[in-house]
Amino acid sequence: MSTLDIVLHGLMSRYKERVPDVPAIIDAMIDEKIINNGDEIENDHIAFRTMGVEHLGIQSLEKIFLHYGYTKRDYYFFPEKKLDAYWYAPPSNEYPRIFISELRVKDLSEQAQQIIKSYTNEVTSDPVDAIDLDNGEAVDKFLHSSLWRTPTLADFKTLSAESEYAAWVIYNRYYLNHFTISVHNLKDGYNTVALFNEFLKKKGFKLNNAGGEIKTSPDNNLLQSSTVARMIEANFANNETQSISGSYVEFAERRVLPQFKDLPANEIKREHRREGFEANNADKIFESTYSTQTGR
Ligand code: OOG
Ligand code: NI
Repeated sequence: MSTLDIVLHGLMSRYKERVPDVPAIIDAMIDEKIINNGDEIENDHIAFRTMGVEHLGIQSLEKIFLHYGYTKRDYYFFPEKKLDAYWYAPPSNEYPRIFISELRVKDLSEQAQQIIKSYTNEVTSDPVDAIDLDNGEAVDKFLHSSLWRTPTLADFKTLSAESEYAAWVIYNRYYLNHFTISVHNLKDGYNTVALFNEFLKKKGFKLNNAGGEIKTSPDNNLLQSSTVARMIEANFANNETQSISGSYVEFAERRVLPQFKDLPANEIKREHRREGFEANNADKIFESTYSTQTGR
């Protein structure tokens, strides 16, 4: 296993434990004979959320993946949610793309900024600089350990009222936000987001319906959908507990680009399909952890 394999494996194993929909969807796919038991699922991309403050944020977390050969690609801006994001292309096609977003903390109210900084100020230098990136176990440990003290429920609630993204990151940190099942290479009957959504709903999974269940790019070549995040029992400071949003699962269909439409199906590879992301799709997918969706 390469170092990148170790890191991705560690992320996925925590994620599967935290998000019961992941094993449940895989089991449902086996049940429906969409895949065989033990088959790899094509992972379109994984996503992280970060705090845009000194020593942290995209510029810190991205160092890990740049070190493993990922390439930084397009920038996206979400004015209403006060977020910036980039996507990263993998070193080779068997690895997922990565989407990293960051909260524009300086755009929040004075009170929210103060709460966030009371935690993130515990980080006084870029923590990624202190780890040996060639040591997969060290990176895995870093991604799943806390950089700041356990938040109080009161702070979590105050942040939530202004930015549900801020509250999510204060508690969930670098836990994987989602992985994404590529549907376009699945068998007929399940190889579009529209068909796959029908299958998911038949099996009882709840889909994010912000802006409609299917998020479609203006070129019609990137279609996405996602489950609504499951609630997790969170342990706050002073032994307070509360059920809060954890992570979710996404589904993506990347259509073959017009210039490759005549290629025989068995010659179609990743490079022949729509690349990148789409700000308007993403804007609605973020809401998979928002109470407007989890409270439905
Ligand atoms: C990321 C939402 C955006 C996509 O594929 O466009 C996204 C998040 O919820 O952190 O995943
Ligand atoms: Ni995504």
